[in-house]
Amino acid sequence: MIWEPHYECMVREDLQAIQLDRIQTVVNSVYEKVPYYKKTFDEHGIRPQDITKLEDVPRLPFTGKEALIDSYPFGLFAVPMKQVVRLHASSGTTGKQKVIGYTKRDIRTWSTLIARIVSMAGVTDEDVVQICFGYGLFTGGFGLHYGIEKVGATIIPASTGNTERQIAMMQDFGTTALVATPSYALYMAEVFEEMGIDPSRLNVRVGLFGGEPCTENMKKEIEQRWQMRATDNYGLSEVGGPGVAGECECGEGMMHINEDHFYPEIINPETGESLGYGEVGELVLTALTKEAFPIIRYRTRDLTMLVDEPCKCGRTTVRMKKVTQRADDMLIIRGVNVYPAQIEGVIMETDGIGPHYQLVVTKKGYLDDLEVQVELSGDKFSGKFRELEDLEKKLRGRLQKALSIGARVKLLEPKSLERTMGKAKRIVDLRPKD
Ligand code: DLL
Repeated sequence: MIWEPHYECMVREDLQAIQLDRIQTVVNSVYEKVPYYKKTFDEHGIRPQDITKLEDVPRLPFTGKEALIDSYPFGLFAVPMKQVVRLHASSGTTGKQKVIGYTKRDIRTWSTLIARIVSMAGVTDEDVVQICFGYGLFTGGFGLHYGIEKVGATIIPASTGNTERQIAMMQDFGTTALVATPSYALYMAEVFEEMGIDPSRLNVRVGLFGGEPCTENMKKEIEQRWQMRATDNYGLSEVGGPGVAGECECGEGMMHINEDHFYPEIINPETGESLGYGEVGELVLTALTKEAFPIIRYRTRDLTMLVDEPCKCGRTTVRMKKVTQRADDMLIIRGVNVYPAQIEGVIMETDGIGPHYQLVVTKKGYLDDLEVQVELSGDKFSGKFRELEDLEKKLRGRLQKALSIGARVKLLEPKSLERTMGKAKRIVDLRPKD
């Protein structure tokens, strides 16, 4: 089912007219209400009235994650707090988070966008949907929740963790659709197999996966082990959360972008130059309808390609290819964004270790595993086993607090990590790319 055919199947020219009108409105609004945008527009010598056609959009300056971190917590909000009804947050490069606000209208729009995506995946009011995303500050849980409620399906707000219980609920409540990260879905499969449950005894027929890359191989594996159809959906906190794009029933590894609410561009991540349809580059998004947290030309750092070939489903919106790579060093570990700089911060604050460290990411079964390998700093250390144990425990605790995920810690002898002449190789990502 197409949730809003009027918008999702628009004639291109009509859609572009809406995009232009909305871009002009939002650019005017941020120039007036958010000092950061006034300053950067002025610095680039561009005024809101200069945007007279969509081709003018690349004249606007980009917004990077630093803008959100520097304005922590509410510096980029365009409405008074009285109008903000919800806050969500996502990790930043340092201890500071990127905080996003929503007005009542933003929440309504968000639910509609999710209703579109959920319908694209084939979920209806007949379904029982188990949401296995975190609800705490992450945009995934509540984001999907209200859109699915709008569609009229029965929701089980299961959140994450306690996997055996999740599977028991699935059996007892007759879950037909699963919302999770793809890696959690694979982990769940491992658990129900260990419990001796055959997937045919579960009713789950479709999965809505997002929050992290899902390679074609991972998708196939999920489909086979769960005996379900797996779909992908994409979004990021900075533009509101999930709801940017979703995969329709035609599959093909591409996702329709909700273009009447997000204006997508592809750029060369090195030069910032605009690229065309069919070219791989960094996705840049402008949120066209957000009141509390409008954002202009946000550099997502996600690498993808836009495809404007017509889709068999009848939707006319542009599609984006699956995201499997990023243009920066952000890692996604079990769906959680982790910046090496956060880890470095913790290491530098802990006596007796550093500054040399390496992050080794692997798959343990189907789950991402992060090992922080760090050298002891020679001078401060007696070498007593007990002392090492305490240090390791302390570091593990601090990392858990800073990253909100567990990481293993390996303390190394001084000078044991390889030194390089150029950039230090901090990340060793051994996860299969496909
Ligand atoms: O992950 C929002 C979301 C929640 C999307 C639930 C879909 C489902 P953040 O925590 O801010 O927001 O992380 C955003 O995650 O820039 C991508 O690098 C990555 N990401 C999100 N969805 C996908 C996907 C949410 N379908 C960052 N495929 C983004 C690949 C994804 N990467």
